[in-house]
Amino acid sequence: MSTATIRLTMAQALVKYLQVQHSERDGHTRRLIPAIFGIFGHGNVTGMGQALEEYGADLPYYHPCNEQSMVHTASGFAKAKHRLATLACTSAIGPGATNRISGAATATINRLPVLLLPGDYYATRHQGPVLQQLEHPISGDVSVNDCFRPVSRFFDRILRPEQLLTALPEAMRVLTDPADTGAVTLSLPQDVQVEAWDYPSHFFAERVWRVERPQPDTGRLAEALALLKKAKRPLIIAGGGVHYSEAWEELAAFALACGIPVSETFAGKGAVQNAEVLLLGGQGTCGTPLAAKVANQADLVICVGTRLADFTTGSQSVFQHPEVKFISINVCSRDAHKQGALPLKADAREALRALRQATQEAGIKPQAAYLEQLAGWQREWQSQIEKEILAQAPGEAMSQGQLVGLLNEEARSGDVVITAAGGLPSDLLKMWDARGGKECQMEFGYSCMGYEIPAGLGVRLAQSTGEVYVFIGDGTYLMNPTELVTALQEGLKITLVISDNCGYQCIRALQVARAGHAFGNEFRHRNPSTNRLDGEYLDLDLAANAQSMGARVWRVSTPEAVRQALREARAETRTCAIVVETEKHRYLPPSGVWIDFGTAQTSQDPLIQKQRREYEADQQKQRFHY
Ligand SMILES: Cc1ncc(C[n+]2csc(CCOP(=O)(O)OP(=O)(O)O)c2C)c(N)n1
Ligand SMILES: [Mg+2]
Repeated sequence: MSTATIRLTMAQALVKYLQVQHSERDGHTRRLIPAIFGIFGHGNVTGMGQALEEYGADLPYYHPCNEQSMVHTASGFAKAKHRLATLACTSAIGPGATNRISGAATATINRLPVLLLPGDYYATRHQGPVLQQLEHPISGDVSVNDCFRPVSRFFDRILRPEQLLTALPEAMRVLTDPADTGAVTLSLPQDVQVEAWDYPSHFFAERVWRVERPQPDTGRLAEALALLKKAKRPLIIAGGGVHYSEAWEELAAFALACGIPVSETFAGKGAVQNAEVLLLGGQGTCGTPLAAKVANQADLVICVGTRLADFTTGSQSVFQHPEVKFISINVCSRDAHKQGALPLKADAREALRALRQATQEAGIKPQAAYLEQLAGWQREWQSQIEKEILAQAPGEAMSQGQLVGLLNEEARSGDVVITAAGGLPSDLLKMWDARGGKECQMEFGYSCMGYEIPAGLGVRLAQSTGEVYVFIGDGTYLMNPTELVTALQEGLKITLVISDNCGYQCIRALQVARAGHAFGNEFRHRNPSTNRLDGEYLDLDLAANAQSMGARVWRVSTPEAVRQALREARAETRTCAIVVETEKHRYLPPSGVWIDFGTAQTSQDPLIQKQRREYEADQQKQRFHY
């Protein structure tokens, strides 16, 4: 091995290293980290900033408006790339660093790779407390960046320049490991960033990280086959792992060969593209009543790439068959073992392929009577959509359901719709038909308000064709609209569709159902007679706000105007924002799946007392699967 060295600062070495890392899967290779987002301040401007300026020719730098946003952009990008590539993010120390904790949590919970490079206090310490330093009373080596530890899948503090030799390969390994991936944080003390060291030249040789496809254990496959042979009412729940593994065709082939209906989780939306598969729609509390009914009676549930969060299992209330069994296909051992499932710890594509082969050899065939019954239920749900969701209620503004229906109709193959918090993810889970390549990316692992616009930028960076629709509520827009500036600055076209219903209406609905009364969830003036926020509704002009940042805007309130605006926006090259007035308190029909949101155990209010009794009765539906 060559003994040649190259003298670089730690930050310069980091920037040089990132530019030669690649990922490879199925024979296709690409840059693992093709760009960096950053906000400079003291703590990274003289280190990372200088390094990028001098050595970053192949690591284009983007300027976001907010540190949390840049992490969401990296997540959106990584998701669109099916976790085969991501972005790096640099920030100053102190608030610049901690602003990204929510971004890191969003990435880690959704199992999305992002590389975070926050500045940190001086390793040498003698400068005294530097600006933005937390002086921890008993731990001299704790900084605010330690907050990244619980939300990162790998964390290291680079106290010596040569530490990069071990920290960076480990960071890349975690980013490209399907089971371990999430936020990777390398905390960079600002003095060490500018410190020079003689790095071995071969450290900067091109490197390819294989994203592996772990194979299922043959013994486990045989056990899974035995369960499949016995099943009378099987169901597949498709999660985000189907997308990450690009297992769409194998999922459809297995479902069709065995005659198993498929429902989808938030992250799994769009996993079924094949029109012949019996698709039940979204699974769980926010899903379709159809998927709920099938899950309720299923005797075998095959979970593919899902974490089985409470919204999917209805807080463990949805699976009611007394003998229900689970098979769980997952790269992550922890997920594969949930629900007391038979664990198939493997890549989704590989496991589904192996299962199909095994079931074909065993002669397992679709059960016509079961499928016919479900097809009948499916028709009932379709007619409920037409009658109860898409129809205009007299004397009301458009409903959010109608708006989802309109966008779904106008969307084309190759378009992507992004949503994360508020009533929209729930409505899209229930209604959005992602078949025909109308992709729907829902972040509902952390359901982080403010994810949507920056993630839209990430998707746009990942794909130059198709429309990128950022579908958000007014509350979510107000929490984080400023990445519109970055969109305009970079000519990254996204189209915001904003459902303007004067507040946090999904939370209000939950509140009224489980805590009796509306309180603190709408955009209303203080009412002098109650001293509460239940006065007149605020008159906010969100379109003017978006326009002020350079977006082309529309203010619309009828289905025809929405359709027209969507068509004009498609023809536009600039970032667009369509603000749609929607009915405040009109919701989609429920799935019938309970979820555990506790009502107060004691209250003077008879309404709360009644809701508590209902809650306690509903809790009896919970069943625990070990
Ligand atoms: C950062 C963050 N804060 C708070 C919440 C809790 N929360 C979930 S949805 C929601 C309201 C969203 O309002 P809006 O976007 O207007 O959607 P709507 O409920 O009206 O459909 C809130 C406060 C969250 N998910 N994320
Ligand atoms: Mg709202």
